[in-house]
Amino acid sequence: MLTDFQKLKIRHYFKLWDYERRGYIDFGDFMQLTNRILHIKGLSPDSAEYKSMVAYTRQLWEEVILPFADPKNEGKVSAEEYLRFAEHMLPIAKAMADRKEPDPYGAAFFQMMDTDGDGKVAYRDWAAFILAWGIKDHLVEHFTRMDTDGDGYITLDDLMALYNQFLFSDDPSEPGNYLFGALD
Ligand SMILES: [Ca+2]
Ligand SMILES: [Ca+2]
Ligand SMILES: [Ca+2]
Repeated sequence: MLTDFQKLKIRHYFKLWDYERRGYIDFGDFMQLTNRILHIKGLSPDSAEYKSMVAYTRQLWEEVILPFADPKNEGKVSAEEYLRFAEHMLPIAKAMADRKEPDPYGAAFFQMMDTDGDGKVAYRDWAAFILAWGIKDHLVEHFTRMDTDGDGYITLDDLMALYNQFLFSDDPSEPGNYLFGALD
């Protein structure tokens, strides 16, 4: 069972996808977010990176979200369906993380967040990424907390640790809880 704090994070995450606040997400919502990020990165639709991110988005939707979060095969996922999906998937993801199994989506996710593509996530990368999700409050404060060694960057290893905190932590003081902005 997820705690109330964990549910708050799942609902927050769902709302980021549900940009138009319709109460459900479909493939268009999924692609729209990817397109906003690709636009920020200034990538041409012909580029390999653009194509790989579109493929990643489609794969995530078709192979992970739809089969497990849309039991009625409606092609869309409501907030409640997403919460049940998270309750089912998070223990599996936690067991994988505990075994230090590579997360197949981690690198792609990092690539999206590294908006200028130099291999590390600086504040300006993360802020551009998070603004694409429609979040604008307390950005400097949250980035500063996530950059635990204060070198100005989040590395891939940092990101995976922060992402695991976002997914699994029940301790509101952990910085990874704010990877996707302030919780509301
Ligand atoms: Ca559904
Ligand atoms: Ca960067
Ligand atoms: Ca750092």
